[in-house]
Amino acid sequence: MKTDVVIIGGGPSGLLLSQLLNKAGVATVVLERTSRARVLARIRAGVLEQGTVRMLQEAGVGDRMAREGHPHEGCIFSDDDLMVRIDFKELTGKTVMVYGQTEVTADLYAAQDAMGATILHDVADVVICDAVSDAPFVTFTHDGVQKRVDCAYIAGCDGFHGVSRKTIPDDRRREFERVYPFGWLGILSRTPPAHEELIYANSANGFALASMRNEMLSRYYVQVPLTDKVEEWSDDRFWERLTSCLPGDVVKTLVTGPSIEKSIAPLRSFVSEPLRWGRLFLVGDAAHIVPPTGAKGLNLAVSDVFYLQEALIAAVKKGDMAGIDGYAARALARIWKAMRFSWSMTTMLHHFEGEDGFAAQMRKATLLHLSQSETARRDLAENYIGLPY
Ligand code: RFL
Ligand code: PHB
Repeated sequence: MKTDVVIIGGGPSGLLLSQLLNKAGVATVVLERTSRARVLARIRAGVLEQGTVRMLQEAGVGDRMAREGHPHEGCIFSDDDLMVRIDFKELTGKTVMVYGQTEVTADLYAAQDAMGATILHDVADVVICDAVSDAPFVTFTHDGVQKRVDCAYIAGCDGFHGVSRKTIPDDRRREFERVYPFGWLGILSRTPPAHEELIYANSANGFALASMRNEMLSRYYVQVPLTDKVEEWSDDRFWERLTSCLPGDVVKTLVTGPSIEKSIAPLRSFVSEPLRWGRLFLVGDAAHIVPPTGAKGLNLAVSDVFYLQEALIAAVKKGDMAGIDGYAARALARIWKAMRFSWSMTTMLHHFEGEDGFAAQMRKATLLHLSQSETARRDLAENYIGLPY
């Protein structure tokens, strides 16, 4: 096989990149380790920045999102019973869209199918060869047969556990990491959301987030120690913890019900540099992870895709290499700012085991300041709705 760009990973970043490249007449082959059903079963992101919405529209996959997604003009930060509203619309003129990653991925698969794009599922043993040469290629096993695809460029969109990042030699890679001593236990339930907007809750019992997918589908998270197992959290125990974290007025009308999904995700901040190795480019979670507190992971993957698709189209179609040479610096500038925001949101809202009374007072003071200062709210809103690109 031969193509312009081999894309490793058929998650949101790989699919969006493939969609935009194909639309521009650049040929791709997407190699995905698992089945389509497994990719679509991952319950993850829920909040899309306006830039992400624009990119999905430009890719021709915005119609269902426009019909079924929910634009949000603000969100709530709470500290016990204090509720601080961040009015994105008033402070920045912009909104965010609540539309699940599962739906984004389903829309991208449908569009790729309609376009006749090549997506190979259940591939194994992916090896990136000769990335630092003018003739790179990728080998893999598919349907029990060893195969090879030659290409001009390779996009590593294979997430945190993929092979792309590890293709860059250890001694040429620099990793920056902060692992937090807690995770998020998340549930999905067929119940109306606790509130019309998302609530990020600080409380004496730790952090909780009340989010949603639609009028009858809620997504909730509570902070848990990394040692906790999902089996230790019955639904009753989950609701009890959640209600102990949310403001009293919200709890009064909270509707509980059986969970239809329950999982624990560890929290980390991680960046691997460089993003480019010869003709290999890292995109999305393959290169960086943010704790979910700032709702930035998927959005950051999309801004990486924006820079890379522009660069690859110019290189393949016009032989213009400026974007290729500038990709890493452009993407990293935005990545580090989102890292800072996600880290500060995480620190501002979580209880760190073994912390002293001072740390709790700092969180309380930050939230009080947020409630009293429009400047503080505007800064938060500007970062939450997404920095420009
Ligand atoms: P993905 O989604 O991990 O997809 C990578 C794909 O590559 C495949 N793969 C391979 N394929 C071939 N060969 C190999 N060797 C391979 N190894 C792996 C995998 O099977 C997979 O299909 O990365 P991508 O595309 O970069 O997308 C990143 C996003 O998924 C991620 O950043 C977000 O989900 C993060 N995130 C959130 N982001 C937001 O913007 N807003 C949110 O509200 C938000 N909430 C969240 C989140 C992530 C969470 N978890 C569970 C980590 C909430 C949670 C709980
Ligand atoms: C979600 O709905 O899954 C969600 C929303 C906001 C976040 C993280 C996750 O910050």
